[in-house]
Amino acid sequence: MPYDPTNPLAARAAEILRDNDTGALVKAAPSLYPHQWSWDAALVSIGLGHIDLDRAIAELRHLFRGQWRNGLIPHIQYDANATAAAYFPDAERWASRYVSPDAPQDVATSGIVQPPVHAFAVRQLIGLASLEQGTEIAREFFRPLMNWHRYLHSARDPENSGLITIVHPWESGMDNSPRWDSAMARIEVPKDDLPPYTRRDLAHVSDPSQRPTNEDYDRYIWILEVLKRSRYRVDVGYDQLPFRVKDVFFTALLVAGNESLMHIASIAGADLEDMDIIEEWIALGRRGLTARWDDATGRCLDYDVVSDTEIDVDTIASISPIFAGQVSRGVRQAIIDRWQSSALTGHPDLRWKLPPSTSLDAPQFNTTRYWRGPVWPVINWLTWHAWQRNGEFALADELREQALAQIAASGFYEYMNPVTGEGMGSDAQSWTAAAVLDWLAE
Ligand code: 9WN
Repeated sequence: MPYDPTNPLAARAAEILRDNDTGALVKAAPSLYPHQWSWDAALVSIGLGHIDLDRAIAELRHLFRGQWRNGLIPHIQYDANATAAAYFPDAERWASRYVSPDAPQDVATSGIVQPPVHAFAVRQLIGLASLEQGTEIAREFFRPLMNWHRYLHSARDPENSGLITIVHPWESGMDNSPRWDSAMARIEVPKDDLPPYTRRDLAHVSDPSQRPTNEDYDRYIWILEVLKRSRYRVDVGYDQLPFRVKDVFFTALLVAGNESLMHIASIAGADLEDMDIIEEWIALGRRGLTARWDDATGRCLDYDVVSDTEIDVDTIASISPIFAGQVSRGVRQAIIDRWQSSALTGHPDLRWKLPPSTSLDAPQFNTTRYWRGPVWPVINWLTWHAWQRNGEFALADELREQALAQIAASGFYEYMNPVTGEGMGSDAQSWTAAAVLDWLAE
């Protein structure tokens, strides 16, 4: 169904995207995130595609201006017109264009990545375009996407395991998830070697307890320093990096991204050699995820490369293989059981039947803090697509209906308290608006 401006929810979603649009980029959120974020921009482009396809393509084009020579898509591309005080870490703290010959010189970017949902976004836009425009989109974005995925499969998987290593919790997109607690606890921050800084995020939320702690922040900024000192050459300094985790959620999204890339390749008329490479990446990623699947508990678990241990925490990431699709019958059933159990959507205390970021019964669960319990509309949205791709239409429909009801009741927040339903983090979050437009177009 095309965008219907007489539907108040759709009209408000479109208004949010218009208001957050600087003319050059859509800010991830009006004041808390005043720049272009990588996975936000990709997902926002899908929402934009329902109201203005050309604007959606321009958003992706802007994002790819920030792509590095080695293929890396930085997690933030800074708005040149925003003040340095708008967000910390600012572009100067990353200093990527001064320390890395791979970084673009004319655009200010961070030096780390975020989950690879970009090929998926391009594929969705092709689906909204005419045959002719769809071919143009595929031709424009195929090579940059190929370079991006190649970077991830090489620099971020020196073990050739199929599993992608993140080197900073921000790379996961689920920044302060308890999945990273043990790996973070090990990191000693040398206080006299950490350049001073002022947090900017706390000024933009109603309650600081919704955001990560100061101890978390010191570690975030320290890892940034270490990466900067290695000139963001993860492939060279890999063994010395303090945080190295094989992230199953990131990996599953890359498998899905490679499937989208295969589709884009065929429309763009890519070489068979490229298609063979993509096929290998898909198979490798699936093998990696299979290796991280724990049959006894029916969960997929991350792996800490530094300590050589499995990360045993109950979060939404435990169902990661469903995002990659094509799971065996047994795994699919285990994931559905988990989804419906009290670990995820079946807990009696939930305000809506929507998955908390961390399970309510996990010892780390927290109703208000960021990724440690709250429900995230963006995760609902990605999971909805995953259920659809896996042919689980009843689960998809119920999820969409609950997620839309939650936003209609709570507002277009970044995340919601799973028990009370209260909206938290940023209001008027761009990807929440994009999700609504995509759901309503269904
Ligand atoms: C750091 C923009 C981003 C999202 C992340 C979310 C949050 C940033 C922050 O906001 O992270 O990248 O300052 O907390 O965790 O997923 O992309 O919406």
